[in-house]
Amino acid sequence: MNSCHGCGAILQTDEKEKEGYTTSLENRFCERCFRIKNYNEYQKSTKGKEVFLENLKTIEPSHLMVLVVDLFQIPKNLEEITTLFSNPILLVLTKRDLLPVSLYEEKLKNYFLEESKQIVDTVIISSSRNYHFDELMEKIRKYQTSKEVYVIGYTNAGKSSMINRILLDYTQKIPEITTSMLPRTTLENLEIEIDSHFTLIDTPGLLDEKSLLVHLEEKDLKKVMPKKMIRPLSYQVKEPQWIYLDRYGVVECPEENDLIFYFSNTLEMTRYRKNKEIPKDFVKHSFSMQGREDVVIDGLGFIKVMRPGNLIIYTYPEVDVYVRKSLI
Ligand SMILES: Nc1nc2c(ncn2[C@@H]2O[C@H](COP(=O)(O)OP(=O)(O)OP(=O)(O)O)[C@@H](O)[C@H]2O)c(=O)[nH]1
Ligand SMILES: [Mg+2]
Repeated sequence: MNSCHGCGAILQTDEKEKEGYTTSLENRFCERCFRIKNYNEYQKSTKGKEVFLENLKTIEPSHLMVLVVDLFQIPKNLEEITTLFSNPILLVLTKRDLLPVSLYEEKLKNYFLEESKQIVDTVIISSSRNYHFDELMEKIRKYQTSKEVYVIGYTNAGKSSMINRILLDYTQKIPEITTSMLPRTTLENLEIEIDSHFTLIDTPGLLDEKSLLVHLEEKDLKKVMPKKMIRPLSYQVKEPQWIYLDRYGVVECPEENDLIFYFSNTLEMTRYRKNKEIPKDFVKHSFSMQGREDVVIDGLGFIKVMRPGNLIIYTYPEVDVYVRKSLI
């Protein structure tokens, strides 16, 4: 059976609405990939989270796993993925280009190395800027335990983009895996032979159901997901303030503090010294901050809170809001 070279789905000519549909089994790509690549038109995958989890659980424990994490969307709990296996993990933190140049990379790497014993090493890369790919290739070769190396992670992390970049720069092959800003682009495992010593296996990403991104329409996604380097916004708060994060959330800072906002530059942020109406469908989260901590609004971005004090966040009920040790 032929598979689509873009997303891995098995090609079929019978059911238009189902994955892998194409007009001819001779085609390299399914209709969905053809539309994403040529018209930027996207058709949502109908598969549930369980199918993707089951797929990951079938990987043999001997292979090296390359766990790809989006630096701007660092998962709350990497253990949701790492505890699924006992395999050695090379952690790849990608989309470096989205964060400020001044980022202290060593601090970030150590933070994750301390998180899990399975993580044998960490690399910080950017697929769009071709950043640290020699180091990535060197480390994959160093830690691989068999020819097959699995590339895993959450949906949208940048797994397929990373493999396309490797294909472009280290092989004569055409980088043709489908990538998109929408969740669930890769649908089945895709085996990509890089050379006679190693094959990368791209896998469909896991869905973070508590992320705002999963609940947004395409036009909102474009606004919320950064495409350019984020300009952090520093606010010195002297008296109570309400900061509206476009129409996705409200930050209430009731007392003096120094806040640094890390959100897409395309988000419209407005500051008020008096409380305006909080949208009725928002839920309130109150935090007592210790200082030098981040408040993360899953999928939207985070606020670095420099000093101890209270902070209140209002956002949609489906979205997780939590505090972590400051990462930047
Ligand atoms: N700025 C920036 N964007 C990136 C980078 N790598 C990937 N992206 C973007 O992130 C989005 C998701 O990339 P994909 O490679 O499709 O992500 P994936 O992990 O394969 O996603 P699934 O197939 O759904 O699991 C796309 O819009 C990419 O253009 C990067 O290094 N920098
Ligand atoms: Mg993919």
